[in-house]
Amino acid sequence: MRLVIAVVQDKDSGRLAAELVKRGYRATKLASTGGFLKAGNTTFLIGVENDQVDNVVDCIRHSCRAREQVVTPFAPVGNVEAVMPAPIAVQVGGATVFVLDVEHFEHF
Ligand code: 2BA
Repeated sequence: MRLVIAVVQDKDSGRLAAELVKRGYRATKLASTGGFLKAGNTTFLIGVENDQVDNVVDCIRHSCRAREQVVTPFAPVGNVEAVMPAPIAVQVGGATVFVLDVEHFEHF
């Protein structure tokens, strides 16, 4: 058995959840926060058989899209020499996916 962990943008989470249910997969959605942007995102935990991993990753790929987000990097406080940082654009997503081996699984 494998555990697929997928960090996706909030905007894609509804579509991904619906698609997983449609394809008969069980999943848990966790509200999460990106370490870099410090913005909300959604982390899915999806437990599947080994031969289902490709189909689940395919489902994530088709449900999530990349978007550009503009961020202003952290400006040091109290430094008179500091120049105000200019906003930069970063590309977020489609999704960040981890596939882990599951040593033991019980469901009761
Ligand atoms: P965030 O950490 O908020 O990162 C959002 C986007 O900012 C990233 O998109 C990437 O384009 C950029 N970014 C992140 N760290 C950076 C850095 N040190 N320098 C420059 N740009 C940086 P994605 O790569 O698509 O990641 C989307 C979200 O997926 C991340 O949100 C984070 O929550 C998660 N993630 C990505 N890589 C991860 C990893 N190796 N481990 C755990 N979570 C990860």
